[in-house]
Amino acid sequence: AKFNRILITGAAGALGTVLRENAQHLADTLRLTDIADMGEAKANEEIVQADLGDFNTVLEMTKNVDAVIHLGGMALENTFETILNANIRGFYNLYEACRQNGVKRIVFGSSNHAIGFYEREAMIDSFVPHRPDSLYGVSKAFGEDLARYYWDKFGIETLSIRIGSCFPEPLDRRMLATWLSYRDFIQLCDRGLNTTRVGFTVVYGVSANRENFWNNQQAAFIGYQPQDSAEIYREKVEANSSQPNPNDTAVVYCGGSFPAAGHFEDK
Ligand code: 15L
Repeated sequence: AKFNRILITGAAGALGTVLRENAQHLADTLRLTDIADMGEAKANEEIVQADLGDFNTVLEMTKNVDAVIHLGGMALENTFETILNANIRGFYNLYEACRQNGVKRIVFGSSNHAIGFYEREAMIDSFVPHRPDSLYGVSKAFGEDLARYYWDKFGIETLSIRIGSCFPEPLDRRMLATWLSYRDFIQLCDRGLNTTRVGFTVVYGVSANRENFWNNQQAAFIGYQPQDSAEIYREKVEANSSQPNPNDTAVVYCGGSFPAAGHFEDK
């Protein structure tokens, strides 16, 4: 079923832009929001430039919306203050506004950094406890927990996609395992909106990569069938980098460089 109106948060970001260009089939009207400029609205678009940290604006923008694809917030490690407003307060504002406005389905762009401190060979599934590798990862873990709470208590469904590395093509050796093609990302968003029932479900946003190190069995019931694989880029990626030591922390942990990366202190 095609939706009347869906809201896409983070619409000026990398993945928001991909959706804006390729998700026209998902709804008659796309309402787009971001803190950054989104340019001119196309015929079937509505544009709301706003900060997700401000509850009243979020309450306004979730009116007359059938579903939300939430990609807004900080997409990398930052100071706690920044993460707190954009990802934690912003996330709460979105769910609470959806509850008040009767919006019942959300697709959440979560991240592998919510579980980044697991080792590759653990082959973790969707049900392991969170093990964030950054304050950013902690905020995604919080998002998943809040989404679960809003499902258990208020019946708001969420498909939480723990996105691996969503880029036009894999940029380094780790991404030969974690890459998610744009096409597969769009399919996941589509399944998140259109699967009969998702309840609260966590899946990994990863293509059919040979070295995929997540057990994505949970993605079967939503009918996710990845169309792409990072493998066709292997030669190119390997030619641009040397053979890594298997004991490098960036190789050991699912989160790649995040587990060993520096900590941002608030000034
Ligand atoms: C993320 O969560 C980031 O938003 C993205 O830029 C990549 O760093 C990605 O994770 C990744 O793990 O490759």
